[in-house]
Amino acid sequence: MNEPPISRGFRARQRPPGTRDRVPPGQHLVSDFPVLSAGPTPEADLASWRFGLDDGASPFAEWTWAEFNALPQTEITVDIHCVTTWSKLDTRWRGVTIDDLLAAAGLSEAPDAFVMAHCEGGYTTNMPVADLVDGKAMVATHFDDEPLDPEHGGPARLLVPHLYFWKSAKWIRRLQFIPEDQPGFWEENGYHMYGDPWREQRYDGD
Ligand SMILES: Nc1nc2c(c(=O)[nH]1)N[C@H]1C(S)=C(S)[C@@H](COP(=O)(O)O)O[C@H]1N2
Ligand SMILES: [Mo]
Repeated sequence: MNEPPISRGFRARQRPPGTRDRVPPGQHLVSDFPVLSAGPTPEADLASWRFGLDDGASPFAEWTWAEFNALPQTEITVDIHCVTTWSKLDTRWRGVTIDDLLAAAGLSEAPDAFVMAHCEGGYTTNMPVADLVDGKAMVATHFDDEPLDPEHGGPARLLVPHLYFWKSAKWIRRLQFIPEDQPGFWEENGYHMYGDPWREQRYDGD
């Protein structure tokens, strides 16, 4: 006896209504939170942890973990997009915006037009300062009201949600201001210098 046919409509992958226009080209939605790391997860030592802003020579400001946590906190809910094609909607983060970091460092504006983010473990990634300021980015310490998981970059990671997620450097320790754009780790390995998911800037030349 034949099984009754299964309606295609029933089996089709469904997106929550109203989210279609939030998924960039070539991306699909996930509800879990994949971990993508080029190396091992470093062990956090909050006693020696420091986060700083510098220009490669002079440090403009440096915060201990306690000092960093005394800075103004901002909460944001944003969509994130990984170049490996997963996107996750409505992720909720808390941290210190780059605007508030600059203000706390006594800088009315960034000293250079580009940034290299440096992480514990040696990972680096580059972006224009314009993509970090005016509320666009933060150094996040919390996800869903919980301290950020070590796998996801805890104790603190950069969050630049409007660019592919490789720009959101985990275990961040320093933002270095640079006068000209320079490639970071993945950018040196063929990834796009800018990485706009809406323009599918995955690889160099896209
Ligand atoms: N320090 C560091 N930051 C990193 C990475 C890494 O390997 N090391 N991977 C990047 C990539 S490719 C992605 S997609 C995201 C993954 O973040 P998640 O593991 O929290 O999903 O972190 C980015 N930040
Ligand atoms: Mo990624």
